[in-house]
Amino acid sequence: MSKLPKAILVDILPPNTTAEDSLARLNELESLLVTYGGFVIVRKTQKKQVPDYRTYVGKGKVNELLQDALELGAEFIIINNLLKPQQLYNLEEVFQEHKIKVWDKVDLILKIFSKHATTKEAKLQIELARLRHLGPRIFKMGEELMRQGGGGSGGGGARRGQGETNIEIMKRHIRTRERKIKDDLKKITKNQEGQRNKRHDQGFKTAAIVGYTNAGKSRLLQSLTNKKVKIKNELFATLDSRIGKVYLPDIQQSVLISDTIGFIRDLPPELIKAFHSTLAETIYADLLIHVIDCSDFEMDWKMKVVNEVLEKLGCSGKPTIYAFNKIDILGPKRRENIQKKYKHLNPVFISAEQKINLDILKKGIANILG
Ligand SMILES: Nc1nc2c(ncn2[C@@H]2O[C@H](COP(=O)(O)OP(=O)(O)OP(=O)(O)O)[C@@H](O)[C@H]2O)c(=O)[nH]1
Ligand SMILES: [Mg+2]
Repeated sequence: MSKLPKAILVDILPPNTTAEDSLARLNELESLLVTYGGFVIVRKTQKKQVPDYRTYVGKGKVNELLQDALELGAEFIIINNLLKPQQLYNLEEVFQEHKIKVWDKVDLILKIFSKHATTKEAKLQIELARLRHLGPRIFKMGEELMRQGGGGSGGGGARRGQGETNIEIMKRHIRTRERKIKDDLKKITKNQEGQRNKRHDQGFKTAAIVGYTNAGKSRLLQSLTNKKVKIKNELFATLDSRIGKVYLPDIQQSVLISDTIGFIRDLPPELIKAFHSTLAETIYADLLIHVIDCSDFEMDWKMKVVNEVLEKLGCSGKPTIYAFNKIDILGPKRRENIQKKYKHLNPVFISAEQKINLDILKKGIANILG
């Protein structure tokens, strides 16, 4: 048996969700947990139009979950959704005393981010995202304490007053910290802006690699530009942005290629906003290279998710090359099907790992940037 922390995954889905989608959602949550360093012991799915507003799963299910967790020695309950502060508070009331943590998907993503962050910029952005994620929960906790303190007779009023003061102190602390992080990030952004302007003045055009997490973006940057970057078979290996240079013989010019954080579905807008500075290279790029892992049977919805995030970033109008990656592990039949299905996107079929068709990709970049 694995020594890694054990977790129970929980997902509530509308009744019309297909079995495939339901499986895909939990598979993704499991990949996140494995990336974090955990181990799934049970997956629980419930079909319901809307989750319970007090405890996410219904009351009966909470007890069932607790029994399972105690019997199997689970250390985590991970909810495949964004928990409302009220729901988290109520669930923690049940699980905390058994030393079982309750996390939602964003908690898990933020934990992975914290583990993978190396640059000051990434660390600041993660702290900002964490504050924004935790803020409402802390306020909720304060409200509950205040309510409990103020309910009874004798001394309740004083406790209530203390509770209010504590919330005020906490709110002020969070606001001050947020302001400081934003100021620090502004300095970094300014510096990057200066570098971007300099590159622009030198006549360099830029292409930004974008795509779902684990599609092979960093491998492509390395194969195109020889820039050494972190490449790993895990989610969110990259959290900062890297730039390399590639010479395009067709236009006898070098262009800059950037690689950045990958996208994932259900990313809350605050998290995208917190990473604004890292995503700046994408936002200001002249061209996007959308990398897709076409060996992945879930490529369709992942492409959609990437396009949705790009839209939120205001990038959807940019010229885009679709690079269908990992063709080295693609059977001929599947390739034929994909070719037919995505003809309208005019994709380039590549293998970033085996350096297949990178010359065709370079020609495509030259055509647009030349
Ligand atoms: N077979 C095959 N594997 C590839 C190819 N390109 C990348 N990979 C593998 O896919 C995994 C992810 O590659 P990365 O380049 O780290 O992916 P990424 O898109 O940068 O991922 P994140 O930074 O985590 O979002 C690694 O195990 C790579 O070795 C390819 O062309 N073929
Ligand atoms: Mg990467």
